[in-house]
Amino acid sequence: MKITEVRVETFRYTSDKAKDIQGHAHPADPHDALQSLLTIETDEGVCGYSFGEEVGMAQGLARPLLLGENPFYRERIWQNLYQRQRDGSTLSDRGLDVIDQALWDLAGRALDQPVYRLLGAFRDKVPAYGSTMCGDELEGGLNTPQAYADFALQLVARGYKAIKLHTWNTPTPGAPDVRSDVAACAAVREAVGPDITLMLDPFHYYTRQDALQLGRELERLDFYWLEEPMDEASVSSYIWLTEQLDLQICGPETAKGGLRTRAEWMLRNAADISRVGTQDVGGLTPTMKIYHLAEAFGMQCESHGNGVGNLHALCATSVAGKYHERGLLHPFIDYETPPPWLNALPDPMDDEGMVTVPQGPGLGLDINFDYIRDNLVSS
Ligand code: LLH
Ligand code: MG
Repeated sequence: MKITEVRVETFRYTSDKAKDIQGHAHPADPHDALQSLLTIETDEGVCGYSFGEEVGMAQGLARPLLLGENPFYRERIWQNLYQRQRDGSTLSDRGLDVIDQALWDLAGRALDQPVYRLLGAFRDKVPAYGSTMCGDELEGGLNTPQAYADFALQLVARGYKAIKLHTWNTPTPGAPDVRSDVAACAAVREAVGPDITLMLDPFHYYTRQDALQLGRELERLDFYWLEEPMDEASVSSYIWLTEQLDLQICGPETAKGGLRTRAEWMLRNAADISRVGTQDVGGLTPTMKIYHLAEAFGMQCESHGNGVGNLHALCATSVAGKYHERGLLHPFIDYETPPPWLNALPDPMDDEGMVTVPQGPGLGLDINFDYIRDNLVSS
């Protein structure tokens, strides 16, 4: 089998979210936005698909390398593309992820198997945690500790057995502030009681002392983990923090360097729980290596982000990964309706807080091709 074409179709949809200056998503008035579908075609008629906002650039760089290749040679393709990221290349990890996932999708479609079974399935469903958006100033949104508590109760009623708070970041006046973070965490613990698992992802640039103070308060509130409270470029700061707290530190999430960075963090005990998202490390191919690395160190490794590739990877791990991150959730956002380019949610959750991985071939996305073609902006 040979790759004959690599196409990007960009289409318009109405979005109800917008990003702030730190890149965090918040509810917004409905507005036009763009999404792209990457299609990898072959001489045998089978195709692979994946979605992403940064696909255009990646396709331009990757296309010459992909044309004529056997799509089953994912490792060779990944290594070649990875080496092109050196020295100011515009091939981002997110772009590489979209290409890698389309290749996995293609393999699954060719063999008529869902990706997690190609990887070697361990389970068909995983527990989810409800991951909130960051704090805001919206009346009825996530603007006070009480608002977090009220929303947490809604999430528990929906079936979540675990909840992760993203609290206030720099664009919000008065943020960052350890006391506000603790107040939100305390209000949520008080509301949901002792049996719901809670995690926190606060402002990402606290000092060591602020992060330590926050961690000690979370220990008191029986939180399960604290994630990215400091700049992840400073591994020493994370070693310092992890040594002093019983609370589990989870990371790295945004630190560059994929597999190798996580190996360094594991070796140096910079966190108790490792972390991986396909979008952070350049695909499903390196994600599985990181899960296996964590397993070798006897470490838990938690999945970052709600992407369908993350769910397949998680269902092919045994001890390493525990939760699917479902979100980002907010009182104003309807998470249970699929985006218009999909006919079904990729991560449907039952009343017990369990998410079942899509069972269709490949990544199992039920793509609404009519919607995409009707709203095309460029191809
Ligand atoms: O607001 C956001 O977009 C989140 O904080 C985002 O970075 C999220 O992916 C995250 O950190 N999850 O843990
Ligand atoms: Mg995070």
